[in-house]
Amino acid sequence: ACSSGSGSDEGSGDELISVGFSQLGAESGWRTANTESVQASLTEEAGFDLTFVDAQQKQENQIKALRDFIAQDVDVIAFSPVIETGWDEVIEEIKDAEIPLVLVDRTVDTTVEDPYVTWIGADFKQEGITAGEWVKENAPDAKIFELQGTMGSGAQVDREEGFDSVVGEENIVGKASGNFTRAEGKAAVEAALQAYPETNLIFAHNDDMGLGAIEAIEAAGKVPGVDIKIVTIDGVHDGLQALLDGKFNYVVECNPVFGDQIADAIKKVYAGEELPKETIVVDQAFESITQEELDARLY
Ligand code: GZL
Repeated sequence: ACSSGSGSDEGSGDELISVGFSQLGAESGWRTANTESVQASLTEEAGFDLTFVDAQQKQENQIKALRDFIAQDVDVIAFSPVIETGWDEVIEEIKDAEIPLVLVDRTVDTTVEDPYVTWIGADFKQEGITAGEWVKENAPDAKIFELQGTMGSGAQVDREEGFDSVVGEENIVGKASGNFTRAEGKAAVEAALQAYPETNLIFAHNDDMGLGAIEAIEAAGKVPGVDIKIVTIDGVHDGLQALLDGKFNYVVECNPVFGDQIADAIKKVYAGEELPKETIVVDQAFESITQEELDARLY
């Protein structure tokens, strides 16, 4: 599949690397920042012919996009899987087509031997542990409601495992999924405040659901960040603005701006160079932030 370049550049030496990228959706500020970073890095000037497809958070749309990339015989396929399972068949087809696969962001749980060349993303379990350690330190007696991301996604599974392992299940009064979106996060918290009125801390698997929680808490006549503390993961602009406004109490960053690392990995894959099996995108965490720091951030 590493053809000698698309027709127009045949033999001109400045061949473009054709890349099929299946993005899972546009569900959150994190995702749109990640998409912007990928599209800003995989440009024609940088040597790429990018086909970018958004799956609106539907696995069947991603599988269709991956099959289209095989039919197009692209040089490299990259994708961020919406959930961990259900990819065995299409990953086998990509292997049979001898198209190298680069996994981005979310993880897969597959029985396929050697399914991808490399994975670039964040350490989701560590993010959950970091959030849990802050809660244990700063709100040890909290009655916690856990607002889960898309059920079965690597980010939800691992963040939950990390967080719960630190705070202890006995301190978690209830859990529900907000599917990583603001609207579904708000709806889940409206229901949670009815079902678990003792809740005084919400751990949201991403900022966008935490922003939905703020709306639900205020609608219930309570003060977010005070009556009900909020701990989130991502560190997108709106999330850090909520931290500055005192409505979030702790934000663990999950950096979405790694399009340059994806571009670098794809060039190495195309050149047949050795690559590490995984590259962890570095995160930090915020208990507070100044307006200057917020204004200076990339996303
Ligand atoms: C994390 C990424 C998650 C973000 C959410 O790397 O997969 O998906 O935390 C996004 O905002 O929906």
